[in-house]
Amino acid sequence: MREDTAQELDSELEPAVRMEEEREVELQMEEEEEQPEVMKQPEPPLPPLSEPNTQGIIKGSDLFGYVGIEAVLDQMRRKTMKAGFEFNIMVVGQSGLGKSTLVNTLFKSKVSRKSCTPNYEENISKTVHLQSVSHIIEEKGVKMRLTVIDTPGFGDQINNENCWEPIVKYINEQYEKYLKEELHVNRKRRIPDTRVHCCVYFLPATGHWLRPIDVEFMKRLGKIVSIVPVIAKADTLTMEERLEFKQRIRQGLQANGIRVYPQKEYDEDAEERIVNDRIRENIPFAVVGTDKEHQVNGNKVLGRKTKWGIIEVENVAHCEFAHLRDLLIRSHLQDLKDVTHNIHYETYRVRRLNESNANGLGLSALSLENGTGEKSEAESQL
Ligand SMILES: Nc1nc2c(ncn2[C@@H]2O[C@H](COP(=O)(O)OP(=O)(O)OP(=O)(O)O)[C@@H](O)[C@H]2O)c(=O)[nH]1
Ligand SMILES: [Mg+2]
Repeated sequence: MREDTAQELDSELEPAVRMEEEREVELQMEEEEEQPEVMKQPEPPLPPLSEPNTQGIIKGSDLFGYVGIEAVLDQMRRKTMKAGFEFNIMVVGQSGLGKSTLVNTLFKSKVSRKSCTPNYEENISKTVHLQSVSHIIEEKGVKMRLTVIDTPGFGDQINNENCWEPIVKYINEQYEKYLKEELHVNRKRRIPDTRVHCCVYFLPATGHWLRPIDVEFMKRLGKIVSIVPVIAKADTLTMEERLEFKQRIRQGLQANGIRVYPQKEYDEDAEERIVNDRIRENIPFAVVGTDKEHQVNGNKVLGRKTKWGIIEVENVAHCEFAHLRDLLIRSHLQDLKDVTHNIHYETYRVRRLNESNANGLGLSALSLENGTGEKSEAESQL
């Protein structure tokens, strides 16, 4: 793993992309040449279908022999491996809740720097400052450009009124950037994606209820980004307290009409509904983070050592970190990206285009706007 910039990744990837382009052209030409020959051949009569199929689906058993359609999966895999992909994760929560530690635990590397300001006074910022750091993580030949967007200062003031505004603004700015790239006459083959794919919201392990700031933040942000709430530092709660707290939070989310990921209305089929229902019943995950490894029964485990024993972060009997990691990385990473593109970005895009049409401006005018629209957009969300 190494720290990198967007530009570096693009320059690395460009030759691979160009090669693919050339190959595609060659393939197209071959197809065109072969076409007339095929036309001369009389079509063989189709064999009777083993079972009448009203939807017109020809299954493998009905074919004369192996065609090789499934090989498209290998092609997709090769393309993705060459191109790499982006994943942008935002962490929000009060200072000291373990945001940086958790992100580092998730990606098993130092992707988020822990605050190291020696002076406490300096550490308290008057406003929320967003900071994004990108890294390229490579595992088994698959490259991911991970961007972690930190939100220091959130919820740290005496008066936290409107402290979500800079966050809403940032998220909308990324949609606006993407929209402008899409509207370019000569648009890039691959538009750089800086849109926030997931916002992990850290709830302090108070064992009480959702606080007004939690409600206000998630209510607003749930409309524009996929929110995954977690209970931070869950090792400070007993098992009973944890269960009760989780139950209260779920009630609070429902009572306030807060939409968190995965949303029921976006389940694609019954199978996905079953998987997602299980996640929804278990949300918010009570997590523990660490940057230390310890020996347990001769094995190295990620954990937090206390006087009473070791809390194993990846052990589901100890905490729900593994569930969160599975959701964010192993099972739903692509879905988070799809929901961002197909739901949140689409909602933004439609509204922006409608706005520009209503103002009598065309698409070209929208792409030339200098960002003043972004501010009004951010405000219209609030
Ligand atoms: N008990 C416990 N402590 C934790 C956990 N995660 C992190 N910590 C500790 O909490 C302190 C703050 O952790 P950070 O990861 O820096 O917290 P942060 O939310 O990123 O803080 P800021 O960057 O200041 O906003 C550190 O001393 C961590 O070791 C946890 O799950 N349980
Ligand atoms: Mg931090």
